[in-house]
Amino acid sequence: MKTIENYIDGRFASPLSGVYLDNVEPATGAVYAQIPESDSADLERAVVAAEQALPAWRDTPLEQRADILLQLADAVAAASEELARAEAIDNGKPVAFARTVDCYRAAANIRFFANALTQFSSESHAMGATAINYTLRDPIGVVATISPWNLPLYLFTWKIAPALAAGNTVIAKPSEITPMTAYLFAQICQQVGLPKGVLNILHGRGQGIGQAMVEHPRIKAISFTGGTATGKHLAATAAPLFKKLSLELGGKNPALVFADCDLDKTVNQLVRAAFANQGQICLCASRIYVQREVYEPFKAAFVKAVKALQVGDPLLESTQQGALVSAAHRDKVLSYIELAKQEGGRVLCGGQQITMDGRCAQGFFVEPTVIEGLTINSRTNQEEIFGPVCTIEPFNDDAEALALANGTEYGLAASLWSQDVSRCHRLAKQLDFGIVWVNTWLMRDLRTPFGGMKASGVGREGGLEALRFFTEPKNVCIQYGDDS
Ligand code: TXE
Repeated sequence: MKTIENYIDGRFASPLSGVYLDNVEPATGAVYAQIPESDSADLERAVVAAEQALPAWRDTPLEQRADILLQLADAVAAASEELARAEAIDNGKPVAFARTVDCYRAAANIRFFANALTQFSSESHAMGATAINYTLRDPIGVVATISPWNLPLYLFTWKIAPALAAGNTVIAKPSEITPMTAYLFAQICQQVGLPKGVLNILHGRGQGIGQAMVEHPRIKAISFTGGTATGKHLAATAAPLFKKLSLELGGKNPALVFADCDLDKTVNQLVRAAFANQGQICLCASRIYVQREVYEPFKAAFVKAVKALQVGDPLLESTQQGALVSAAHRDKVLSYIELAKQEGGRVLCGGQQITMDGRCAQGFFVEPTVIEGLTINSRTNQEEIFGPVCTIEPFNDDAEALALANGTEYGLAASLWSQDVSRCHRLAKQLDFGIVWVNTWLMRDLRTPFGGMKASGVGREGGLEALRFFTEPKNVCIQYGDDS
């Protein structure tokens, strides 16, 4: 049995209460590690460590700060085999996906922000011959990041990298469901010599240590990725405390497939878009709308490709679909499939829990599932399922496609599949989504803003947006002479 520890002031630490939680391997259903159930006493130690580390980190020359972060990125890349295996065990995702997406992008995130911090410039505004304004962008101070279980290492680094790059010290909480790679990351920070107290990692439940972090008066900003209901609660807690808040929440993302698309490419890409990471990515396409002329051939090819997906042990290189992250999440996904049937949906493939042989007999596996025959107002098409389930429906024209796509409370990521460049530009402008992909999915340029509209979040992360979020702007206005 492995024991995960908190990372405070550059050292590993047991929770002061001595209480630990079970950590389950989703592919086997077995408890394989213990994680600290941290509380406000642990938090206080971490806040003090972060406060003490702040002046030196904030004032470290930019090139030096960038250098340390680049070393961290290199060390993550060098450890990516170990990290990918750990992520597959901890999360249930296929090891190949963990390697090429989570680990690769974790190193890329840190490298990007290490480089970006030396390029970040502040504004200056001249007022003719009268005065000049310039804006200082100082780090906020001690900030907190709270990340989810679906892309554990990737989203953990996505938040801490800009926070550290901007000169803040950080208290980070990974999801209690997938704590392992954050623990390994702490070991890497120690090896690399990240100054103590600059990054502190606390483990435990959202309603315990997570809530304490959001309420802590000396933590000035919170960057959160997770469920929309949790985000709503966080916003209500943080608003009266006047904290800076960035919320990356859920999605119910549409893919609009037009008759003039490259059908084979679109089928392949949308199988990936709907089922990557067992559908547990906030960006996954969960509603596929297909122009009526090509609906039947698209549906036939899509369902055939989904049925061919290899569900299996996450540790096998050949596995394309692993386990869902927890028994509770599996049950939630299965309950939505039942709901879809009650709402009149027809299951075209999948729909069942899978009992595997051997090592994975008690794991949390669900067949990749495609459902048709549901209206836009059905709960299945309105609520985030966050699993290997997508719906497919025909549409007649651009106007109907647009109304369907925009017809939920979410607005994270839409995709368009068409060779008509004018239509793509026109619809991209009219879609109420923070991200629109055209003939691609999950392609990311880290310089671009990332995030959603409507119930998908508040604020944007990525690139300069993230560095701006983690700084406090201060305008200095200097008059050239006196008024007389
Ligand atoms: O996420 P939570 P859950 C969606 C998805 C999923 C649903 C619930 O639909 O089924 O959310 O998942 C911490 N104060 N997404 O319950 O609870 C928690 O410990 C402070 C979408 O697992 O939102 C974890 O670290 N922190 C999503 C993080 O919040 C709190 C990714 C996310 O957990 C807290 C995950 C509190 N009161 C789920 N309560 C995406 N957008 O990518 C919880 N946390």
